[in-house]
Amino acid sequence: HAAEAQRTDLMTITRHVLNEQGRHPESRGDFTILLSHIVLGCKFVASAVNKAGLAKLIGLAGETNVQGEEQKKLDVLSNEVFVKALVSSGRTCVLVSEENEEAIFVDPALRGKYCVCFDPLDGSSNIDCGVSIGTIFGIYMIKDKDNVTLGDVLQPGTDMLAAGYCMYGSSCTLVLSTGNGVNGFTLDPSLGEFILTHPNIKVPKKGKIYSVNEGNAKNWDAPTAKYVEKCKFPQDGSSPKSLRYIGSMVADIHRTLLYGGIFLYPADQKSPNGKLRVLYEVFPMSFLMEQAGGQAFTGKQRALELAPTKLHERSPIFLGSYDDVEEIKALYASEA
Ligand code: AHM
Ligand code: MG
Repeated sequence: HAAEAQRTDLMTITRHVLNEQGRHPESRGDFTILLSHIVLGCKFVASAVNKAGLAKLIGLAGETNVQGEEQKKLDVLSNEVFVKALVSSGRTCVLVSEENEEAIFVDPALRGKYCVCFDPLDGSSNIDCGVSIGTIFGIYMIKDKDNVTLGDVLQPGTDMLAAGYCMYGSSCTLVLSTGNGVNGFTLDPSLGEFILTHPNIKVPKKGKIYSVNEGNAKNWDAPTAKYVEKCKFPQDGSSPKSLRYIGSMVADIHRTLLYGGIFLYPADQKSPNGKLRVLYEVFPMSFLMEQAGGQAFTGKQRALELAPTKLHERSPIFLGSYDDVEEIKALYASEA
């Protein structure tokens, strides 16, 4: 269709965020600029992920290619891309990345008011076999511009301003919440633009899927074990749930948001705090799930109310459809 080929009235992510900011004139475009730098990082990584298999042709990670440059591993490369994109936005002051032991304090000349916690390329075990991976990010505001401290990123998740992820999958999808619901955008590779394709995502109230690494079952605590048993052998006449587990948090959460159900990374005897990291995995995903009408629970409390004391702190996490999380909350409450 000629008419379709000429459609430029699409809702791009920039246009969407500018519209949303109409409600907050005081932010004067700073957030839009920050987000456009995050989007640039996502596009760069999407393009690198698409070519990942080809890296073999030009040399393995750690080796040098014909130009004499060292091939970077995709996760190392993605981290560099996001750090540069965020710093050069001129809108950030503290960055926390899964790939960096310490927080990065942006040079005062380039400082802005936002803090960003991110996992540049999550789902590392899936990189080399072409399965979906993603970037996760959470955004905060600094408290005092003249006195930037670690306390600016060690805030409870309830203080988060915005969160999102980008999934590098069969298509490249960016899901974002600025605290006013959740919206999904798909990258149109021919335009290089993220287009609003999933407006106002709401997670189904109850789902038919559970998602967990069952290989850890022998080390689970009683409420988790009981919950998974109920998924498989329901006693109330309902049908058993289906199991789906990709092992990439972004992909498992994306499916949960769209289809409903529950994702669990519980504590176990070997990892009493679970595996997933509070600042750049648990918080952003919990924020999105709540904004979509679902819940996120740690086994003890609402996940967003955690008050982290360390940058790379971990927490058990149960998140997804409202009713499904209610069930696991009841099991933990009866245990206590
Ligand atoms: P990573 O940061 O090393 O990639 O680990 C995080 C990933 C998540 O994407 C995923 O939910 C989880 O690890 C899967 O862990 P497991 O392989 O133990 O099931
Ligand atoms: Mg990770």
